[in-house]
Amino acid sequence: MAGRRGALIVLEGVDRAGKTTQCCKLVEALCDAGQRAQMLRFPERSTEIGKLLSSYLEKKSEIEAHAVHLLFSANRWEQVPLIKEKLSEGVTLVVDRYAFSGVAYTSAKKLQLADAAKREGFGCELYENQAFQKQVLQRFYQLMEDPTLNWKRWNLRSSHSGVLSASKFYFSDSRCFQKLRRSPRGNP
Ligand code: NYM
Repeated sequence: MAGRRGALIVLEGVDRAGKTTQCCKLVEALCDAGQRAQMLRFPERSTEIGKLLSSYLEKKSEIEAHAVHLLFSANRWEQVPLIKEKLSEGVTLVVDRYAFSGVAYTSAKKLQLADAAKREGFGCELYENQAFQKQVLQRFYQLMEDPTLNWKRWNLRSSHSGVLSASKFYFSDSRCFQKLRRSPRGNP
């Protein structure tokens, strides 16, 4: 008999929102609770496509906007067999960015950018300026307006069990978006 499949938990949000830290803490909490859990992140920079994206993000190469959007998508698709395998084995996956980042960042590019802000830590990679991040945040807010996605506000400081007992979408006051799903669906 097939075992229980793992959950796919996606954390979304703007740069420097604390997603990676929260993903790590969540995986640790799940493992401490006796569950099998692993973390994935996108872009996954280790693959050939990931290396192209990394070079683009580090401003070492230029890629046409539509093409780079498709590369981000391809970078998710190339991990789908692994994602399906892990979930079917009962491993819960905590994913640092997924397709919502693809939508939010690409669509934010269509909006006019203001001057880059002098925020500490910003400016290392492409997109890392406050004006652009504001546009990305607006796109995430717009994604939250879709009633079929059922986003909910959730404070990152609350306990992780709050994530695990829920089954839909979350938006934290720390500007981080989170979603819990039982299986991957739709376009990565
Ligand atoms: N990013 C990430 C996109 O523009 N589109 C996507 O589909 C994904 C998954 O990559 N600034 C951007 C958002 C980030 C950048 O992400 C690198 P991170 O989480 O800093 O490694």
